[in-house]
Amino acid sequence: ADAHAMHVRLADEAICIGPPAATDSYLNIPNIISAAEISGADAIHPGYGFLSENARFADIVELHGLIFVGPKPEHIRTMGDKVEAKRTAGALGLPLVPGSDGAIHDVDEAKALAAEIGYPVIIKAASGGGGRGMKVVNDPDSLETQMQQAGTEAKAAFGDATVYMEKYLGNPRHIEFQVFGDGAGNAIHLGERDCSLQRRHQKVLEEAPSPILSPQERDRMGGIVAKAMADMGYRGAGTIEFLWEAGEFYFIEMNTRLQVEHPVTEMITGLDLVREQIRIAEGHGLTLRQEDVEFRGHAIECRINAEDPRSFAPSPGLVKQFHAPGGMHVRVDSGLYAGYRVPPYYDSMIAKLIVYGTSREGCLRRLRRALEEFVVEGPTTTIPLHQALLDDPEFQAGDYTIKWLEEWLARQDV
Ligand code: MV4
Repeated sequence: ADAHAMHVRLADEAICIGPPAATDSYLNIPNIISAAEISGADAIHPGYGFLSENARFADIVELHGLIFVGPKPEHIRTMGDKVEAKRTAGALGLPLVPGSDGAIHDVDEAKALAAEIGYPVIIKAASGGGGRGMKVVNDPDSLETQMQQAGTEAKAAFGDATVYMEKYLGNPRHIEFQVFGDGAGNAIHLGERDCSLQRRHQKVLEEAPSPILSPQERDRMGGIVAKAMADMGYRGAGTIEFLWEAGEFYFIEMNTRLQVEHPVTEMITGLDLVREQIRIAEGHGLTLRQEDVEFRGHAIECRINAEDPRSFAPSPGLVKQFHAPGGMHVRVDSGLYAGYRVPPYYDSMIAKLIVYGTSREGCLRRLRRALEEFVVEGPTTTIPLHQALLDDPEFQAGDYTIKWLEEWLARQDV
């Protein structure tokens, strides 16, 4: 399926890893390991999808004498179980959402706890993440059915019915901290990203720094997060996700990989995060100390998807024309070119437009210009959605939470 993809065209050598379906290729561990052995590779970088947070894959890579450019498998495993992740984060001193101490097993226990923390509460799947298998419960009468349903859905989706409970935060922001550890007790943070603008748990636009965080708060929270990662002996890149409400941070999950939105952090720190990952994997450790990390200016990333900007229906197919914007402080991460056929099998994200400015206002102005310059003919894209978003006064003011985008979309004409 990806024989004509840019990464294949640019590679010195390419090995087919299987048929189009991801389960038969990008998720097929024996095929990936075979490709590494045939090519004589000494390391595998797992990217940010597919097997990037699969502890068993990381184990198998290392068992074959290859370097996994990522965290220790045990840490991937711990953070993949959301109950274990919360327990670990709490023990390391990260602030948690009030809720169950571990999994909840029966309704009486759940009712007693919900009465104590107060309604509404949220039931989450231990093996979940990314918003799947969550149930908001508003009153004791609906607790039993919602809890059962959460368990049934979790079992069907993840093969694990384990659930836990948290106080439901009504209107938070999603703020995540970028961290790096050397695996030997040293760790730094690279500040935060605000990822509140999302639709159905798919991020649409991310920015760094968050419009609401002061340098003092960043130093304080970043310090807590970096110390936690140092104490656990974390290795490589990680992201600690928080919900932020009324000036308080609450840990929800940790991602044990680099993320799609990492370029906004690169733009405001001047650091190449993939280079850091590879240096750590080689055993060279971190290139800098916390006091050497400087935050400068503002960066925004627009995720550009081959989707209808109104219905969000996928729009794969032939790219007839392609022109990427350029100029100072404009970065486009994309494999698109005129004549390429966007395959229908994978994620619909076809480009990331990342723009830097010394101020948020300057960044928004440059972003508007860059979106105007962007040409993709063939598939319809979400570029017009980003242009409309930039015109909104609340977005311009940075005044948004995790609910804002879906409400804004519902208000748009057509
Ligand atoms: C929550 C929450 C409110 N209260 N937990 C969704 C994805 C998963 N990572 C956690 N999620 C949420 N957890 C409590 N206690 C609201 C969400 C949530 C959300 C979080 C981040 C970004 C977008 C979101 C959209 C809907 C719900």
